[in-house]
Amino acid sequence: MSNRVNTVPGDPIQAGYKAWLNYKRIEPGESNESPAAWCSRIAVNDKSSSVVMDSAVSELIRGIEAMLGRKPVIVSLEEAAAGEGGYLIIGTWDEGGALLDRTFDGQAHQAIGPEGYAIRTNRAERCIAIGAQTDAGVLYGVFAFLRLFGTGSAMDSLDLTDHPVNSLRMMNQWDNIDGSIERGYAGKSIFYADHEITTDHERVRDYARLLASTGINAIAINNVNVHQFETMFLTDRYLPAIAGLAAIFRAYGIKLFLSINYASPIEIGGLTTADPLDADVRQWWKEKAAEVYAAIPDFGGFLVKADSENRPGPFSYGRDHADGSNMLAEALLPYGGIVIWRCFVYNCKQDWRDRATDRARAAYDHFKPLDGRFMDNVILQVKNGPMDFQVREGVSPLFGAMEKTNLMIEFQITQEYTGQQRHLCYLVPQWKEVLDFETYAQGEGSTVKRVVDGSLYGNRHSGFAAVSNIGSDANWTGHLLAQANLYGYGRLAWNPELPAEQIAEEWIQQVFGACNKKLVQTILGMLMASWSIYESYTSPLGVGWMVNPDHHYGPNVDGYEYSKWGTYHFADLHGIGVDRTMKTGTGYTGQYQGPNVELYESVATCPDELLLFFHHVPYTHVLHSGKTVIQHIYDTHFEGVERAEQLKEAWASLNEGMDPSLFAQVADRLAEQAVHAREWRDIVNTYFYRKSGIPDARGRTIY
Ligand code: GCV
Repeated sequence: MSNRVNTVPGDPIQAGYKAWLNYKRIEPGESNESPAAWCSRIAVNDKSSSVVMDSAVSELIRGIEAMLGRKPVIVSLEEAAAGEGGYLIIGTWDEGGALLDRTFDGQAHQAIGPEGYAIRTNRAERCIAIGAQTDAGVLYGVFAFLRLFGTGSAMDSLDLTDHPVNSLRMMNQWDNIDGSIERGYAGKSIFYADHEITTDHERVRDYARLLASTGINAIAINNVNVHQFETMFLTDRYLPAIAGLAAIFRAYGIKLFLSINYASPIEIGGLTTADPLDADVRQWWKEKAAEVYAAIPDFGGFLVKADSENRPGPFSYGRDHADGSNMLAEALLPYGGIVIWRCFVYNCKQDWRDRATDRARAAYDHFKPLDGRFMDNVILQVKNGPMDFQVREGVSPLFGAMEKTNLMIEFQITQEYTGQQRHLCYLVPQWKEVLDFETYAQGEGSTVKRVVDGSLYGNRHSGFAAVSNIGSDANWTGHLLAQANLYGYGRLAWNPELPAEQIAEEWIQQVFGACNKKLVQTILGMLMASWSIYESYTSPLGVGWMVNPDHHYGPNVDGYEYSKWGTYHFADLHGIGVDRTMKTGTGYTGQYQGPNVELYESVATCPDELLLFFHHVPYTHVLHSGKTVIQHIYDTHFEGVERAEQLKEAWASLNEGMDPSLFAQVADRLAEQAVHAREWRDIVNTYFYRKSGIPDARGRTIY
């Protein structure tokens, strides 16, 4: 280890900081034709001069300068046309750009919508044009152009239009004002320290740049668990500094939201109640909204965790989630603000002896009866699964079930249950499985992604949210390769049809360079295998958990078995799994629709990977794979360790030709993962051998 640090040239501390906006130098001959021919001059069609357009221009200059080693000059349209050689032109159609109009036909104008863009090489006019309806569209177009440039696209024949499928593409920070981050695995908060809001705006701006480059357009900057000091974010004590953060994000087309404490009227308002039907409470929130909008005119709205895991909410007053959220929505309505109300609501004080109560049922049971009662500026935020971001669980049956309610999906980029950024786990394939899930809500084709993009029920508001995985670590995400999850989330929120491989490859090429094909293919293989590897040595067949309580890192099969959290596997000497059937179990399968009900209800048709999520079966039960459950557990755990070793070896093969500081940081994490996978294997295998008394058919060592 010390040897390695001594031999690292360059600045190891900074390695990875630029992430996918690294803009590696393109050497002459690397590209299909000289990009310099098109990129030495930029004409900007921007008469109204907005902060977003300023960002677009500065990003374009920055990216081109880094990749070509020469700063492009800004010229007027006339100068550009009169001068020698090609040039870039960027702008919105409305700014009267005749050249943009000549380059793009009316169809392109219409098709791309408010946040889309068009990019086209216009050989006749010797320019590459990036056009959009809005400044935000231009910014996205600029980032897309730089991505194409950096990943080796031919500049002389660009012709594309693109627009986001989801209107809300949001990041949720679980950062606290003391500088800690709930479930953060990459250092401290970049927003807060010691009960103050940061003055290091540079770092926040770089985060905004990273987010905008993937298409993110909203951020909630504080933890959904809102404690004493964060409750005061709505007061003069913090609001001016928050307005400063909002300005940074605004320049990158990102709206700022705040998580709020439902009991704010009591805690900072001096009222005796937070009852949503109380006239004083309603008035208090209206005045609060006015104050917030006076400070931040384009404020996005409130994100709310209420009546969940001991947070206050409308239940205390005998009211429901519709009463609670509508009261806030009414206060925000005059300003166009929205309320994002989380559906992660369940009984966290359950008795483990009680097998009838099923945490998986809770969100649906709470919210389905309220369908149709929410105001139009309320969006329900639903976690991808009914439990809590496990390596494998069913898809939440709320998707498709709420015909008359705005809904958005919540993913977790931070790897709370998937290795905490010490293990490699590329999550985009998992998210895609969820998005492609067929709900059958309106017959075939009613996929989760169509619920979430609003097209299934014609919702006004909908989209994606995810819990961020960044912190103050130089490379943002602790594990350098975990950056692919942050990047991938934004790209997927923009377009859920993008293949997981394509997203991974884009990220690799932008971080490490596009020309070393072996390197690109090796890292791609590692990322694509990583979810399955992590799953194989942790909890089996969808049963979940088996982690140490509280911090959730590392194996502890019974860690949550006799607790109040509703997260059980029910393993005994005969078998394992949770019976969620209607016939003999908790009835959860009945929350699904169409053929899914029978698919999951029947042990014969239930997919192997979710068998223990839906059924309690004997260890000798034979899976579709032909293996018994117990042999599957043994085999996957032995294989998982071997595959974790292979990840380490694959990375080691890249030693030559890679920036040593990038190489070293990942090598360290993969070494830890390999050791830790062994711990998982031995604890899980030993546990089930001792419970079942059934030996491994292949006679391998179990303790
Ligand atoms: C922010 C899980 C996590 C909590 C998190 C909660 C939530 O329970 O362990 O840290 O709290 O989910 O999503 O609200």
